[in-house]
Amino acid sequence: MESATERDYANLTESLAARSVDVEAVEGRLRSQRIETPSWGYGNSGTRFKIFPQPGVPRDPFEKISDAAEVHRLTGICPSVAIHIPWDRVDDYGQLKEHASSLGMEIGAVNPNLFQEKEYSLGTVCNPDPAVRRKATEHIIECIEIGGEVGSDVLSLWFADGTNYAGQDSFVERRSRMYECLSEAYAAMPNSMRMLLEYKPFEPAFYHTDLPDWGAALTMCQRLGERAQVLVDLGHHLQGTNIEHVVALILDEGRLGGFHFNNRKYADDDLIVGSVNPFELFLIYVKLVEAEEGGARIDYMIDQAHNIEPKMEAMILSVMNLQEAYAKALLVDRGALNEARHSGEVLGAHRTLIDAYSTDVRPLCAKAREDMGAVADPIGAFEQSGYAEKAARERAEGAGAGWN
Ligand code: LRH
Ligand code: MN
Repeated sequence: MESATERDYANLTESLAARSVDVEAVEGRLRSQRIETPSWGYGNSGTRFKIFPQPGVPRDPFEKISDAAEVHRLTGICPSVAIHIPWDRVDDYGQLKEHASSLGMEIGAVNPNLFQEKEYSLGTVCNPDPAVRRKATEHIIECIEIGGEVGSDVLSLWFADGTNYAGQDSFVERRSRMYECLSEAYAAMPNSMRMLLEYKPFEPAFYHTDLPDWGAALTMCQRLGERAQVLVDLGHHLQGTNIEHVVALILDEGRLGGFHFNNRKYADDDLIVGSVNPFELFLIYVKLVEAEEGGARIDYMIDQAHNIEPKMEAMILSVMNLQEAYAKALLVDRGALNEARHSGEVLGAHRTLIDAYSTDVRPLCAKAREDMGAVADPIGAFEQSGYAEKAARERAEGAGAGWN
């Protein structure tokens, strides 16, 4: 007796074939999708008002990687986990790498923490005090070395640097201080490593931020060198910003290095990707599908804070939302789209996107997961696995890890 999922899949592939979609090619790309999860997404997090600790939260980087491996087991496309230093500092990084590979995992982007040291109130690499700039540059170089020990070729940089009052410091002097420190770091990277620069318009600085937008990040990358690329965090745009246009511009400059996927309604809310504006995520993926065909290497990472929701389900749902956004983008009839565009058919072009976006691709994503040895219903399987209960029992002693 054909199961509901099998029937849904059969109906979907039949209707896609009727739309002359190459279903096998789409499934092949779905199986090659890769999403990196953040170690800090498994730990406790919150806002300045409260951090609500949750039972079963990992207590150290080893347990964070174990949780990431469980998300990979269920979704099939998350074989790497990004780390943040010192949140994930250990005595033996070789041991951490070994632990990861024993679970079929790799350690991905290494993120220096340049926002929690007491010396950083006036900035890090932009700080007027050369001793503080030295400290920040040393930490970046330490993370380059850690990258070597864990087998990572991605250095992911975000700077909280900025000012809170007009006149507080010189924009251009701060930018040249940043360039001086980053060019030293760039020179310290092995040729196999890329430096990703993440911009953000405000918070924690509230008058100006030294890397506020894609233009500031792109021009800094162009000054530094080929292996410096821009990282787009979806939560780091002022209201009304057309993010898919920003992505297209950075791609056109050949400098799109990666993403921090999440979603926001107001500011840098770090909510589950696709949970507020799934259409925007789809439109971004339409750009990425084209870029991938051009051979661009782009690192797709999640960067979220699960303040009240169960962290494992949140991460699993995030990956599923990214699989569905990618699947819908792969269904766009690009021939019809370009034809409509070139003949000025305004709504014709728009409707080719709507046709793809309105397709329920969940049976296709479920099948792709099964074909990779993962599961059709990851959330259901996670709930039935008893993983959360087991983690809560085993991790009852000691405090859950967090932003400290
Ligand atoms: C800054 C940011 C950055 C991380 C941090 C956890 O808002 O997006 O990418 O270092 O969140
Ligand atoms: Mn980020």
